[in-house]
Amino acid sequence: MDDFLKRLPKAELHLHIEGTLEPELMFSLARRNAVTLPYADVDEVRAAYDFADLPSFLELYYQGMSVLRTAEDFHDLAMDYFRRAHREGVVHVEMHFDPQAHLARGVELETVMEGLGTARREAERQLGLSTAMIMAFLRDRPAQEAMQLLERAAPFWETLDAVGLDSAERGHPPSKFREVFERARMLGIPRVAHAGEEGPPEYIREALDLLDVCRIDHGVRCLEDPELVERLRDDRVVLTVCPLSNVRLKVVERIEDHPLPRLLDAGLRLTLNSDDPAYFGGGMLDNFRACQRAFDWSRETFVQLAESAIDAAFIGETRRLELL
Ligand code: ES4
Ligand code: ZN
Repeated sequence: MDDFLKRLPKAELHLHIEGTLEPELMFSLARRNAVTLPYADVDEVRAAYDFADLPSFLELYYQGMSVLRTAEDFHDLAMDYFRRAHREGVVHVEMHFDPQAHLARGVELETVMEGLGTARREAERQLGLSTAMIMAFLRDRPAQEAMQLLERAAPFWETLDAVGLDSAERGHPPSKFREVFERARMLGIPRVAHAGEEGPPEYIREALDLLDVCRIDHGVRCLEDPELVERLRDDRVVLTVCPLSNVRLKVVERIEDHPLPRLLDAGLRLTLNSDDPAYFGGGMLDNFRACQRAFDWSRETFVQLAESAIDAAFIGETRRLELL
């Protein structure tokens, strides 16, 4: 089974590229850029990854990315991850990235796009890995700032496969970003949003009704609202679920308690993803393995999950047929 899970062609639809920063690379980039980290060594970094909730993780996530300064840094970050993912049988990666977190530190959007763009072309050429870009808006910052980012990204609109919505969910409903997402829609840019991770089912409804998203990132709290579950099933909305992330951020207590089996039973379209693999204890293969151990699913179930991901990916039909 383990070999089967490794060989299964996996598409990753929910990944934050800044969340792939392993402590080793964090230290080497800190040295390269003369950035001081509040840790003595990589063991201290890993020991600090004991999160109470989403906000307590985000604090370390934003601190960790302070070592990313140049286009080369973003290239090295992404290429490091693409190589690891490729070794785990990942064939396609859609990466969220957080420009506002970088702009706030004086790192230009052009720098981020140049570094990630170079890595994407290299991954395609060297590994045969396809990739997509999801520019995320930070929901705990003003909507006006998100709108400014979208306008500032004009030279890259063609490069964006989608826009997304991430960071601290509670108290920041999708409705706050209605105009920004309407502008993206007018520009023909597809939309996704994190909802129902820590936030209530109502945020999932808002993401569908007000932001017109085609996928919900996480969405696990939909089960608290049976009518919403029915709607998600009927409209074939994809939920990008991140099992190990949900355990580490205490959305669920243990993997055995994860709602994944109930979500499957409800007939929802699901995909398995790693979210922030460097912070949550593993990549795609680890997430698949954790589900295998906890739920003892059949090969057919894993094939179904992997096919849903390829089905819902932002790729051309030629590539999709190649992967299916
Ligand atoms: C995130 Cl797990 C999660 N949730 C929301 N925003 C994020 N950014 C990075 N990881
Ligand atoms: Zn996420």
